[in-house]
Amino acid sequence: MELTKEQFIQDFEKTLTDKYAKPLIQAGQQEIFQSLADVVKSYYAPIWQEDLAYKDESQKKQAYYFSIEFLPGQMLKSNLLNLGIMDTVREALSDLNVSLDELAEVEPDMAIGNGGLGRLASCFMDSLASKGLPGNGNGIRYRYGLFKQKIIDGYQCELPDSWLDNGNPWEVRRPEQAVEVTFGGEVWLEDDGKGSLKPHYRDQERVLAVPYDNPMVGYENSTVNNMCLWRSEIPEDLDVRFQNLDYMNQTAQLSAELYPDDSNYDGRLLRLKQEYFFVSAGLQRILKHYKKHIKAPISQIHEYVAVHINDTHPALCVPEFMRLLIDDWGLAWEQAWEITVKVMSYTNHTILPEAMEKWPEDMVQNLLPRVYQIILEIDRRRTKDLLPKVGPTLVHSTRIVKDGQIHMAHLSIIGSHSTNGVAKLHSDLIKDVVLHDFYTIYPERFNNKTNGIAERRWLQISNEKLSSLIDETIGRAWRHDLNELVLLKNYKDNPDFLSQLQAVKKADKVRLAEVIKERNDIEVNTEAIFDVQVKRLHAYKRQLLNVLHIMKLYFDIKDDPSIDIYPRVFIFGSKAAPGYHYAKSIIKAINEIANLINNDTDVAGRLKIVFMENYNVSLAEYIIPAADVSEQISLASKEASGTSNMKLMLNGALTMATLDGANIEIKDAVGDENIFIFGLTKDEVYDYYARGDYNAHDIYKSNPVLNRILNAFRDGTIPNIANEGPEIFASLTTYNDEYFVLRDFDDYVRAQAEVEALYRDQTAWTKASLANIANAGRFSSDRTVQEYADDIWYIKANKA
Ligand code: B1H
Repeated sequence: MELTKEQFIQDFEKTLTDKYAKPLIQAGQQEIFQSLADVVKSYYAPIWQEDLAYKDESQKKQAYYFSIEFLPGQMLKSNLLNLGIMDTVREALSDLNVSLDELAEVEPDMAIGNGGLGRLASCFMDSLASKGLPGNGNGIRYRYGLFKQKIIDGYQCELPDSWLDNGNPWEVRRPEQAVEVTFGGEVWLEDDGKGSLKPHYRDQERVLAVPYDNPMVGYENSTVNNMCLWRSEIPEDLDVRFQNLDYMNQTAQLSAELYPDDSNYDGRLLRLKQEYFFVSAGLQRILKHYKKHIKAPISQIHEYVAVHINDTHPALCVPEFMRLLIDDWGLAWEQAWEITVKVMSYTNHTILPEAMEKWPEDMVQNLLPRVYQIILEIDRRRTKDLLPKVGPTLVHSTRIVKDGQIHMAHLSIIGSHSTNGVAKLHSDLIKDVVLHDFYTIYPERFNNKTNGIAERRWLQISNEKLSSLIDETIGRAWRHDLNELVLLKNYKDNPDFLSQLQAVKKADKVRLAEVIKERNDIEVNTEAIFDVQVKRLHAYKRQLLNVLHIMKLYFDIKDDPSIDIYPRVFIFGSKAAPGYHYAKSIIKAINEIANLINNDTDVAGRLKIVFMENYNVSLAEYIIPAADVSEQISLASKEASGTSNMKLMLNGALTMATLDGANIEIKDAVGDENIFIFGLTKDEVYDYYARGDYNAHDIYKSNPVLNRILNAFRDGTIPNIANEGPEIFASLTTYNDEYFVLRDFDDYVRAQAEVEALYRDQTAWTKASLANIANAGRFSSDRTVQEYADDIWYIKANKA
């Protein structure tokens, strides 16, 4: 949009006065931020309104991304950037002696997600809008987001994330569009006199779902999509005298808390309620909109609506859509089913068995009696149809309901026309191993959509210095099409450019060093290699392997204090699920090892370990630009894709990688000489499983380096881990090292030595760093969402 500084200042000062009856000099940061947000809102609101009207008039097909998590982070800069007014506003504020960067920090992170899955959903929201694609989000407006992590005595403590205390300036509450969601009670079917059976209900628990619309502003285009988040409330006409306190609490609790788990599943009734709550509310709103605005009969809804099931948490979309079509719209079963399968599509994000969602049948029956009937009927009809075609073995292995459980992945695959994985290797594993029987029955449904990241947040906003350097070098076209970054390859032998690239990295490291000093009170050497592992803490991600390597370097120094080791700063950022005891023990160990090494005079500053508290989107925006090395060291086959690997690559870090998830595609993109690969391959891992002959204890016994490091965990060498040390030791030895940490250790050490050697040649390193940036184009989520749009949702860009 067009905006002059003068106009902005006028708008801003007026808003501040209207809102707080104060002049700028008397206003606090919170007041200034809220006023600025209101001004920005006033800029996009007309575009939003127009786009909504356009979508209705054009009758364009729209996609709805149902996700139980979103992880947008702060939105101020994103909105300014996408409206094309970042520079104007920054300069105007600076004329008023206000720093945009400081002001932006006032906004709490919108952290209603756990990790990669939620952040992916938000990258998709940004990319859909930025590509002008009509794609909306649907989720839950949790009162408390992901817990705030505080490290006390090295331990993770969890504090509530009360992010809504000062309101969310971007959202719009739309009480007129509230819908009701019901739970429990009894259901029975009666003939409606016209030959069909209609459900009747008794004693149901009623909950009001109120939508909050959050604008998703597209990058320099006139698209504003919607992320709808639902809040649970008590229906106004509910006679509370007949309700017990428990009921009132439960209703409020429905949208109170994000389930703070990642890649791990643990059944809870409240979680199942949450899943049904946002699924039912979202689908009801879509159908109401259809009735009001779309001029086609309901039988054509698949030409106007695509619903995406982001992992299995929204899998109840399938039976709920059936219920609405049959019970409310009067469709016959066969027709409803055909439409449902065309409307729905599903992404699988993990093949870890403990994360495959299953619900006990009786729980679903009690909580959702009508939906349960429909699930049974879907399963019954499918079994009957398929039995003669594929035989009992395949039918049984792919049943939705078996052994007293409802298999949500099965429901999602059967009830949709598309199932995709999130990186090539992961999609292959789905087809070949984990969901192979489904692939045999429905081969045409399976496909791959390699994840991506929104370059606006992960480069333009978080790394303005690198962005400007790129502008100066190849122009601005990359800001609309990340593939343009390949043009940077022409500068790989240009010494001026390479030294500018080094200078940018240095400046980003200095910026991070200041944050580390302020938050951790640790001085780090900005000439050192910044080695970064940021992601949720999970055994399969193998933060422990990184730790064992650090201990090796430490012992090398202890044995020979004059040894020539290139200085390194190891930076960790990681939250553990509150109930994941082992992950929390690893956090404690990292912090105690940090204390030990950081304060050892022999080390003389050559190694520094920094565990940064409360890793979140905003902290990532500081850490990622400053990274030299990106640690992507999960056991091959376990990390479905990973996305921090892409963010770090885009910012010029070199990847230390196993051949897992999207690392493989990163390797293909940058070439073997610009990445460090180590460790078992997926096939080697599977061979071990097949043979069953992995013996970690043998490695512990026979490898003297590892022997010494592992003993340090239980002999007091690493202080203050009397409980955690032996636990970690036992996991790697007695319990046979589930994720092959010991097996991959030697090769990891070898690859780490290569890192050090290459870093000593700054020109060679910088060229490799450039190769990573220049080849990052294909990891833009703009590419990913376009593939979803073309191959799965069949939606077209606005005005196209
Ligand atoms: C991913 C999850 C996940 N996969 C269950 N699965 C959850 C599973 O609260 N729960 O119950 C929460 C999250 N998250 C991640 O998705 C993968 O591990 C990453 O490899 C991948 O990059 C990311 C996005 O596709």
